[in-house]
Amino acid sequence: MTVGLQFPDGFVWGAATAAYQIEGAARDEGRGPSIWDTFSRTPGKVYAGHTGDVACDHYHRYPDDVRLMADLGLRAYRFSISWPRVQPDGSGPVNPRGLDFYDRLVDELIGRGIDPIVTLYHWDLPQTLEDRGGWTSRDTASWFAEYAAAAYARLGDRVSTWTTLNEPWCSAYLGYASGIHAPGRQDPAAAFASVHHLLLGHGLAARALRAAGAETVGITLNPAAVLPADPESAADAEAVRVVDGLSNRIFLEPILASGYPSDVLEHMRRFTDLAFIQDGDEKAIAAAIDLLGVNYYSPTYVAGRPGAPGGGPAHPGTEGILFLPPAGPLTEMGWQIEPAGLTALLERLGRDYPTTPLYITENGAAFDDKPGADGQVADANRIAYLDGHLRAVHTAIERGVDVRGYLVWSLMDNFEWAEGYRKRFGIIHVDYQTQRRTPKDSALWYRDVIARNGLPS
Ligand code: GBH
Repeated sequence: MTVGLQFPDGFVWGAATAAYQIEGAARDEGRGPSIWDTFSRTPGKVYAGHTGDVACDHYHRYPDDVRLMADLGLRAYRFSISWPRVQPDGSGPVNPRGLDFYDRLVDELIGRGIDPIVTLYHWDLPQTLEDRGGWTSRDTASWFAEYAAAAYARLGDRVSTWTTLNEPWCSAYLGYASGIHAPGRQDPAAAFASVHHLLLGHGLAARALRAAGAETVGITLNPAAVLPADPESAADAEAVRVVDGLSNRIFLEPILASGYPSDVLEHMRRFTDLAFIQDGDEKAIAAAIDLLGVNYYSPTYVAGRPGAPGGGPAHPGTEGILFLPPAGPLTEMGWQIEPAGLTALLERLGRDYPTTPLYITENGAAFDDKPGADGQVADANRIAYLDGHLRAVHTAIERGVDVRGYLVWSLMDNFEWAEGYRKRFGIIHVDYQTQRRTPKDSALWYRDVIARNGLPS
């Protein structure tokens, strides 16, 4: 038997998306190509050759989509701005027609009482910048800050919450080390240079936003909930330290404390001379921020095992560490369902960074859901996933962690990166043939959660 739970007054309930995953309109109004246009056209990179050319056609259907958000009672909507719409070549002249779209979207949201939360970079780097080295190049950090200022100049009078990057872990390690994401490079040294330039870009952009008058500035990470296979084992605790350093402290400490931890610097030095770290960089990266966005899907269990292969190319230098295969109930992505991992992660962040308010900027699950004969989508598995994770958030709040909001991933089914359209994370179903939207049972359930600011018993 479960009990009803109340969330704090003013808790922010919402949903999240990202530009390349939903907008389509890949060539409209002067948008330049991004690394995901290139990558999705490269044979073998994305399931069945899917691309974001049309996606959910949100670019043309945004008024209907905002109406659906309002029907669910969303208080906030997290979306990303496409850098190559704003600057088709990544730097230099701004394309006002690209910003017009976000201008209209923001007005539509505000008109329906939904607070816009902007992500400036959700992985769609202008291809021109990749051609000049992408995130391995220091210039990209400065160009990112220029782009941030241009977006703020147009929307800052109405948007109060600005986040710089979404999950730089993915941009760096999946983009430049494992290559399963754009731009598809496989070079650990390039990945570490990218980590640094992403962090520097974040710091420079955060400072530019603040100087321009932004009220609330932050960043979204996907901190790994790294847990030991055996809590009693010293070898497993050591494995946790290494993976936590490589996945979490490498981002958290420069952003929220004062620079890279020495063990992380040592780890990186096995692949690079670190010449990309210049005087003053760590100070720039530590620009003050007002919130940390946390994306959580699944925990990572590790064990210290001599001879173990490590976590693969996305985890450079983790030989001797066993990454346990996901166990127990899994989502359609093959990811382990474990809400307790979220509580543990939030408690850790609350303990180590007690003055930074946290928002869950993504949490959700892919399941193989289809409309039934009645046209409805009965996704009890997703309701159970969301219910369990909201209880996990509530537990962390009860234990004193400052969690201010929860944004479900995702508002609607969309382009799931290397998985194409075959994985569905939405609480709204999208029929890609007709672009018909159908709120799933989970959407109707979420509407009730929002209305009562809590969970039913
Ligand atoms: C988020 O990425 C993205 O922000 C969002 O755009 C995306 O649609 C959503 O999640 C769903 O995927 O990779 O096998 O080592 C989440 C990416 C998923 C990266 C879990 C780390 C760990 C398992 N993260 N992953 S694995």
